[in-house]
Amino acid sequence: MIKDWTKEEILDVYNTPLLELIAKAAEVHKTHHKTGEVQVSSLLSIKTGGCPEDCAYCPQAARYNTEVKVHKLMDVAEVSACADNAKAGGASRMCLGAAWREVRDNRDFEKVLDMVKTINSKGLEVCATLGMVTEDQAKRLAEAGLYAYNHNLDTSEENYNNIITTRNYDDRLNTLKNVRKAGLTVCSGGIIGMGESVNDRVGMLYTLSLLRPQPESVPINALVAVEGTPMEEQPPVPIWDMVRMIATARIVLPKTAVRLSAGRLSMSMEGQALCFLAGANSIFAGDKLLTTPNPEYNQDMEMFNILGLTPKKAFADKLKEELV
Ligand code: SAM
Ligand code: DTB
Ligand code: SF4
Repeated sequence: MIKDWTKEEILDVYNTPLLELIAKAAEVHKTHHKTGEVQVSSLLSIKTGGCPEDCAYCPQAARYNTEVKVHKLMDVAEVSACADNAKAGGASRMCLGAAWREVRDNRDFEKVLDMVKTINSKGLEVCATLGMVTEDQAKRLAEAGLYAYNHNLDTSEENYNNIITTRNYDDRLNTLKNVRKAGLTVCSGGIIGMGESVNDRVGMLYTLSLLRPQPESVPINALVAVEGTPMEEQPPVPIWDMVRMIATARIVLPKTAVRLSAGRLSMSMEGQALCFLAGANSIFAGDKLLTTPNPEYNQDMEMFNILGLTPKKAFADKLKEELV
């Protein structure tokens, strides 16, 4: 049985002296995961920019003046070629991202279902992040072969309205519920470095830790401060905060894949090594996230060699039953 954490307990974990916290998290990691194995996911922006939402961190929101160029939904053949490249590069999962508020039941959705089928048939786990979905849409994605759905809580319930006003926390939780009901695996995490308090970081982990089953995957993003967004002046988040956040996530979500997500380009190899030691066991690889740069693939493989990490194979048994 997974423990029901209180916010106070999670705060105590977060505030543990750093080296002790890393050691504790490493212990939990060893108990529940193959240490040294890291899931490598490739990201592809299938529809870029022009989004109606007002997420303060996001370069794809239409209302901010960023350098992102709007691009309509990609063609299935193009996406298929990208999947071949990702597979050849060693990725076991491919995540498709669309700058949509929500999925609509139209031809674009049919096209996305086709993309999912095509990538799935190549033996890659397919993940999608398309905004809000209904239970019916989630079911159709599952039938097409989708493995996971990414939908981030991003921050605490209390802080949500300071970051996004065009939807609320319950909308987010509701989509996560729909995704679960459709039998998909859940990927949900958030961002640090947006000016949130430690209580907000803890609050987000608290909500994620209480989901039953707990999410199979939790991405922890360090804000990529993009010019033209309201967050452009945010100072870079200290690596120590990232390590603390990952270690705390590892402890309160023992069986989950914790993903060291956006922001790695500004982290040293030593910093990332501490994140892996603290329980991170998943990354996005490839020189682009959705619209911002990410380390070169070869650079990451060199890091894996130095640290003795190996990429995880696709389709490990679903952990869902154990996450209850
Ligand atoms: N539009 C969909 C949605 O919001 O759910 C899917 C795509 S959206 C870009 C996916 C996630 O990317 C966001 O929830 C956020 O956590 C992350 N993200 C976006 N911009 C970011 C940034 N500048 N730095 C770090 N993470 C970011
Ligand atoms: C997640 O948590 N991080 C990824 C993925 N899920 C979709 C996205 C990061 C985006 C960073 C900003 C950009 O490249 O546009
Ligand atoms: Fe749109 Fe998603 Fe960016 Fe928000 S995070 S503006 S919903 S693309």
